[in-house]
Amino acid sequence: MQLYHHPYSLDSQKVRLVLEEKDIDYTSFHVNPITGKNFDSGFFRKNPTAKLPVFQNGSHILYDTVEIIQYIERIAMVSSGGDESSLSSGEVVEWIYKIQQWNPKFFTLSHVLPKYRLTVSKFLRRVIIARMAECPELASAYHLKLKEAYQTEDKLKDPEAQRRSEEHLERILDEAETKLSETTAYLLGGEFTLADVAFIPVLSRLALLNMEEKYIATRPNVAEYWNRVQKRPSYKKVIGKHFDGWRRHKTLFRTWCFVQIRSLLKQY
Ligand SMILES: N[C@@H](CCC(=O)N[C@@H](CS)C(=O)NCC(=O)O)C(=O)O
Repeated sequence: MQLYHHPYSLDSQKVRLVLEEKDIDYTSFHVNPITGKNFDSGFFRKNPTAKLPVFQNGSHILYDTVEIIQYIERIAMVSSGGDESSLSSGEVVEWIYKIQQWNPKFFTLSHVLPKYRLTVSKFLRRVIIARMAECPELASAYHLKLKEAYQTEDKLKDPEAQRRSEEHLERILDEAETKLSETTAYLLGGEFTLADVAFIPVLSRLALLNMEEKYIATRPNVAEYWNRVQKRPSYKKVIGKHFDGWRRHKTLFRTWCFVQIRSLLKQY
């Protein structure tokens, strides 16, 4: 089984958390979306949306995060000899979808300093144009990605869209706060489920954007939960290793240097 993913991708984090929690072996391929590696023709041909993650098992390729995590859950069930009762309940699946509907990309971009955001988006547009010239047969798919990039830039100028994205996030956090006041350790009770897998990367993104005070600390049950889940080995391996404390500066600095140097040298 192969997973194409990146630590920066929130949906990739969800998939990696399940793989770690279920202790499943796989071959990992890093595809950095900030340096435009998702536009390399080898990957783009397989996945013309250029989005992460992509999960492959033989000839079976999955592109949808919810489908991937449920597929992995099923693999784990079969290999442990369990039955269907060990699969996620309807309530868990409902939570996964609820969280999945919030768009982390837009929220993240709207909270990144324009200096960084504009440099990266200009760099990515040039990468797309360069890859298009190398692979004219994929031009229409590359064009769609260019169009998407311009649309995102326009949407970022719309304060209403930003407000809606923040309100959507607040609604999820408020529901989680209520749910956690009724449960013991995790989102849906004493047991760690796929709902936690979907929720943890959201909290981690808020922490990465230095928004813990505003969104997490103001909700005591979510704050307590956040402290608890950061102690899990799966969290440390998938997220903490790249973003906890000083590590985040190292991770982000490396990517920033790559983009700056390539932009200066006009090497896309
Ligand atoms: N179809 C995917 C989309 C996943 C997605 O939006 N991935 C983001 C990272 S978390 C991405 O790859 N963005 C790059 C892009 O939009 O070009 C799903 O819903 O699971």
